[in-house]
Amino acid sequence: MRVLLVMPSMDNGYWQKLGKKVGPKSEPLSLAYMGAMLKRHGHEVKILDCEALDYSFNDVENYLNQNEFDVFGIAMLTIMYSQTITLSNIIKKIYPQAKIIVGGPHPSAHGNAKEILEKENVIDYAVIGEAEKTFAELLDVIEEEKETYEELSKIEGIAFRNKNNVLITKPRATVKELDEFPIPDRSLLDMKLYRPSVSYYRKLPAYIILTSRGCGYRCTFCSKVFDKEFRFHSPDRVIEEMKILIEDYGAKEIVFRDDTFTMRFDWTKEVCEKIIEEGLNNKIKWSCMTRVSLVTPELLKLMKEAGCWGIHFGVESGSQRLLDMIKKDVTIKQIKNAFKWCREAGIETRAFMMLGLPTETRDESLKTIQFAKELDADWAQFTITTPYPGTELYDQAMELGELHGPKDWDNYQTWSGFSDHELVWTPKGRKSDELKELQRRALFEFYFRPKVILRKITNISNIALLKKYVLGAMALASGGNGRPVE
Ligand code: B12
Repeated sequence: MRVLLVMPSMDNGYWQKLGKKVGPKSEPLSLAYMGAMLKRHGHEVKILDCEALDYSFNDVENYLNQNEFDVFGIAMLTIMYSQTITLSNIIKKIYPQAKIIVGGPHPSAHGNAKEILEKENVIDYAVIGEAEKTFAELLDVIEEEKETYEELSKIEGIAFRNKNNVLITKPRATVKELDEFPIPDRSLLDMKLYRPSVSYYRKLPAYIILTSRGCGYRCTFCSKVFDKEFRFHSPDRVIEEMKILIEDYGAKEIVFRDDTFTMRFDWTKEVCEKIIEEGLNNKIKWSCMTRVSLVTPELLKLMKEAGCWGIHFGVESGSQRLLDMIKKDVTIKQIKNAFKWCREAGIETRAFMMLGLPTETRDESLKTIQFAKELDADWAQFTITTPYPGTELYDQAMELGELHGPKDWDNYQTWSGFSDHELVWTPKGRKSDELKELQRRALFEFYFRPKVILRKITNISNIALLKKYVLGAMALASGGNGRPVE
């Protein structure tokens, strides 16, 4: 079948002109993974990345008129809700017979798939959870024109309509051996269009790789897209994918976008050793994300030798009380150690901080901003706590705070300090405007310090780096017109 996989535009009002130059244009690896699998099953696949191509709805309409498709798959993050529905209406106008299937973090969160099919007639199916196998099975049924209750109910992990009811089938277990999935097919993407956000790279082209899925930790704010079981690609497969990026796409840098790159020390060590053995560390540099409790001075030394220039840590708060409250399972001491060890190993650090956590007081917010400065992180990001569906925080939202306005998924944005709308949620006793002001203040206070500016200037080793710092500063100075980095 002829399948079009669509990544909607992220432009839902916040992402402004200047920001488009600074923010990430990130490869939709979810669609590239799925594309590879569907091709393996004999389907013809294309990907339309509206965000990367900067496509308006008119552009999409023109594209659809010039091509032929039988089935459409649309990726859906929570804040892409209305984009997805508008795109689906455009598709159905041009292809009234085509099937539209949605999947991704939003439909996968508890209850959402049902809600989507009940509300949005234009959507035919929702896939819940890991989709490579599910999507392929669903396509078989559609291709053989067997969309009956009997056949559809055999497919695990979907939502479909049966007469006037929406039915959810049995959950699909995740695949244990990730190497079973083919390497994401990046030939379906125009790779020249992509780049991470400013603090994720030093040299372009820089491309992302995902080496694992799942997470065994229990942070209450995190959307668990897959199950809790951590699964990873083999080190050989990681090296193979790195080589493709270097040889076929000229990558100068790689960003490991896994939630926790050092989840298993033995695995991380093996990957680093293989990178060194193959001499890839002389060709590229890389960065990754992990937890402060999962690094040691020895591991960091090896990572540096293997080409790691930066690590992003989820610090979240400067208050132990709040860290415990959100079940982060780390201590202030572990945070301080991780940042100190990185500096000793010559690895740059980035701290992800959260403002407006449940029960957080204004003093604790200020303490969090101060803590990021004390840590001497090279980069910091301050996002506003947002209760995404599928998180523990979502279930606690009413008890621990207040939801504002009618439910509008488009506003579930962690950068709302830079938007016009009220925050979707605030902890009890805190006001939307106060938290929004704190988010802007945190960024200014962190970056506009002589020490940080001087460090950035002395770090400039190439024109690309200079350009990225200028863009970053412009985004901050634009006082809200800049598209914030992810
Ligand atoms: C890379 C990444 C980004 C990138 C790029 C996203 C992209 N273009 O794909 C960037 C930097 C742009 C980004 C931005 C944001 N992100 Co983000 N991001 C990720 C990250 C780290 C990896 C995504 C990924 O590729 N995963 C691997 C693939 C294989 O998994 P997957 O995406 O879930 O896809 C599988 C299934 O969900 C499903 N599926 C996915 N799409 C589709 C489509 C169809 C048709 C079907 C059938 C199935 C299907 O099948 C896939 C294969 O099994 C995830 C965390 C994570 N570990 O997944 C967060 C994550 C997706 N991001 C998240 C969030 C909150 C954001 C932001 C809103 C944060 C912010 N700044 O406010 C923004 C949103 C930007 C926007 N305007 O939309 C949340 C989503 C929560 C939610 N309910 O929407 C996640 C899950 C993080 C988390 N744990 O909380 N993100």
